[in-house]
Amino acid sequence: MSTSAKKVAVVMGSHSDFDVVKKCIIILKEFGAEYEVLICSAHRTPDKAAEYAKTAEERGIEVIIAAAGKAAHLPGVMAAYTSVPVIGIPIKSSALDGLDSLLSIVQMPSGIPVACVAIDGAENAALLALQILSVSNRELREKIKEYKKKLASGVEEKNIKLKEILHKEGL
Ligand code: RP5
Repeated sequence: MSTSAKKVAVVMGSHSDFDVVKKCIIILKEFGAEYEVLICSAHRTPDKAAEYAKTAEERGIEVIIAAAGKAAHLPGVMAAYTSVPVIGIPIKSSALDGLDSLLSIVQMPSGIPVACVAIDGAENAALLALQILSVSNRELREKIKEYKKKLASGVEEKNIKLKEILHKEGL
């Protein structure tokens, strides 16, 4: 983790969310983003969650990624206490397969928006955070463009392989 001023805060409701959240951290690191990571529960440590969100801006945080499962209130609580944009990751951590988390995060009341990625969509949370930062960071924007080009060329490589398979199998 970078020791300089942090731009992205990654918070999760429980240590049990980490396996999913790790995918987000890996992308932030790949892009050279400055980030900090914390376990902080809207229910088990509500005062800490509120304080963390309230002080995010003064600590140089420009976007918050909040992951939570079950009754996933952490992203909404973060958004309630800060004007820093919040991206929620609904975690598939319950008998309801993450649908509970998704609905808890996405159904925010008017006035307190939370951007919500797919269930367990940690990679997209990182990429969206980077895109938010790239509004004022040309270098980062170029990196994101390069990333998208690589995605496209990956699909083309798959197409070449697919054609070979179809040819081999006479299909
Ligand atoms: C949520 O409850 C957490 O974000 C986690 O996804 C879920 C289960 O937490 P543990 O009981 O595994 O700590 O608050």
